[in-house]
Amino acid sequence: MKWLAFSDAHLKKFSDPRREKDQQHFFELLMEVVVVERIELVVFIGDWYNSKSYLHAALCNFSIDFLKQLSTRCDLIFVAGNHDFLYPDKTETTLEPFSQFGSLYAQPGVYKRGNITFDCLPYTRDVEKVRSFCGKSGSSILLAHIELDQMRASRNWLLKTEMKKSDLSLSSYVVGLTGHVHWRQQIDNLICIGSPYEMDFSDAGSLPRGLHVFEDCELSKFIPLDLPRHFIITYSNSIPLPQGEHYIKIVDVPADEVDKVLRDCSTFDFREVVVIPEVGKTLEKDEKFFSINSAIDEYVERVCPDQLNKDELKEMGKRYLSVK
Ligand SMILES: [Mn+2]
Repeated sequence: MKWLAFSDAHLKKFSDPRREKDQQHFFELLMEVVVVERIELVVFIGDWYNSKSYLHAALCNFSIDFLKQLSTRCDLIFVAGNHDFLYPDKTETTLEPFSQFGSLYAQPGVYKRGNITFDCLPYTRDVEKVRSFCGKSGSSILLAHIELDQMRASRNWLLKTEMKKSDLSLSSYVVGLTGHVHWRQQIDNLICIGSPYEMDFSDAGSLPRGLHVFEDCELSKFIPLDLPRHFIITYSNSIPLPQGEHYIKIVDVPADEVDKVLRDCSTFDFREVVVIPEVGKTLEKDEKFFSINSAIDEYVERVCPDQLNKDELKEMGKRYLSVK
């Protein structure tokens, strides 16, 4: 039986329309892979919409239309993530309308297909619940939305939580898959599949994202999805710039070389370039720059003495920060 997994779509409306294209493009690629690879089952392991309190009608309609189509091609499983639950420790989720297209797990349960059994473990922080569910399992595959201690959440963020990998009884499964962290990684036989597309500069440096395709219990293929990525590049005289449509941040640029770097960048086809001039110390809040404006604010905070006029300084900062 051929199946694939994805998670952490975090569908949302972006103020930047290019980001929405990434989301849309991902779903087109997903459909293509399902058709071309003759996938029989698609498992989604949590965090469909980014927000449970601000559901945009267009995103809901898009999701329903997409899943309606997808469900004519293959079976579907939905395992709820923390972003899907309406209330902590309850079972209502924003995924309920999807149950017409497949099996929805808002609490732990077992899914069987042929001779393969999947343990479906939605998001929980209840260590005892996880131990007792996974501990008595006879299933071959674990599908979870879980956070484990020391899991890498992003570039500079290792999770600290009560839940340990031993709580999942990983050795009793052939393979485990989990959503939640967007950073793709593997912990023993647990694959953290990662979000299908990068969200911001906290993803910079992660492994390429894509779809994990399985043949029964074996990972048969990883299909990388060629979507825009984030790069943080520390300045050097010969900056190796990645080709194509990406989000680039170049840090620690000597102030008198900023113009040259921006000129160099303008010859490439980037979606966004942020140039951060060096100010005599390394960036500590690197991951805070989710937007050009916050980068400018940060720049102003860092380089400008208090007595100067902040608006004037923001104008000064803008000279060093450029969007294509
Ligand atoms: Mn999550």
